[in-house]
Amino acid sequence: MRQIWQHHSHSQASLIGQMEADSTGGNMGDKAEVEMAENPFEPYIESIRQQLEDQDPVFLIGVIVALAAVVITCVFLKYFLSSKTVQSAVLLVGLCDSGKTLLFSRLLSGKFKRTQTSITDSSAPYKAKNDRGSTWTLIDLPGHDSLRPQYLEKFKSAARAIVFVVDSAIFQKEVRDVAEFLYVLLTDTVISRNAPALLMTCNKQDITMAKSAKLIQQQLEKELNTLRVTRSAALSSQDGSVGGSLYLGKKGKDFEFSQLPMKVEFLECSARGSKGEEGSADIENLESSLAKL
Ligand SMILES: Nc1nc2c(ncn2[C@@H]2O[C@H](COP(=O)(O)OP(=O)(O)O)[C@@H](O)[C@H]2O)c(=O)[nH]1
Ligand SMILES: [Mg+2]
Repeated sequence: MRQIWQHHSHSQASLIGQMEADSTGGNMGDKAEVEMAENPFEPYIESIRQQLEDQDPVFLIGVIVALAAVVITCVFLKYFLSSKTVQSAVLLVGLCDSGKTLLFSRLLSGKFKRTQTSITDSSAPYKAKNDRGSTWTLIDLPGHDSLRPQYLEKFKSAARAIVFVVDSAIFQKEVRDVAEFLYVLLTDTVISRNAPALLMTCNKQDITMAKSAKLIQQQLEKELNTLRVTRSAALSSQDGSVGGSLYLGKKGKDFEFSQLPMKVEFLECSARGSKGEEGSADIENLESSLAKL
């Protein structure tokens, strides 16, 4: 074994010796053989170093430029890929029982599904009905009060659109709660900076008692207007500043949805559909708005 290794290292050494002899012009075979005994790689390193020194500086600059180009490309690719994933989510939000989960399955499969109160989020890729074939990640957020903030926190920066589902049939009873939820969304710094499209979806239009989108918009504007006064008063009496959240709308003017930084649309739909559970849903409005994102 030992003999084989010695033989091997000897032939390596003589090879290096030859290489050095080639590059320096002198015969250094003996010297290389002596160095071999200490560190078998030293001659290699030495010859590489020498080769680098002999090289044209232009070559070295070329190598550095090439490396820099690779690094810059990687950084750019990462940036583009991540910015693509950052705002591709469509969030379904709204109070409990407004129809988010049913809308979720209607949008994805067109089918009617019996729903249960969701306690976790579910998400699925949704292909918009447009020529570009855009695909968004549809996310159904749990509507329960106690779970809402944590899920909102998790997904708000990824939102491309927020589908705010309202139960139009019992809107009159819920107007205050709906407005409070909306207020939290609209005064959020991240949401107002990213300005995802806000699709106010007035669901359950199949029910005769349902309020129209127009009326829901007017009532919400009125309610948000009063909320804005009471909320900012409460905040400023606490510590003299309006915390981390923003002022809603324009100061000195009654609140209107048109004052918001994002595009707002009010649309009517019915996730159940007029023909009941077997029939299809009336959600064309929502689908065409999602196709325009
Ligand atoms: N009549 C009617 N009922 C609906 C409509 N959309 C949802 N629902 C019903 O409302 C209830 C709550 O729906 P769900 O999707 O679970 O609401 P979520 O709590 O917001 O997820 C279910 O019984 C649905 O069948 C609709 O457009 N019309
Ligand atoms: Mg649900």
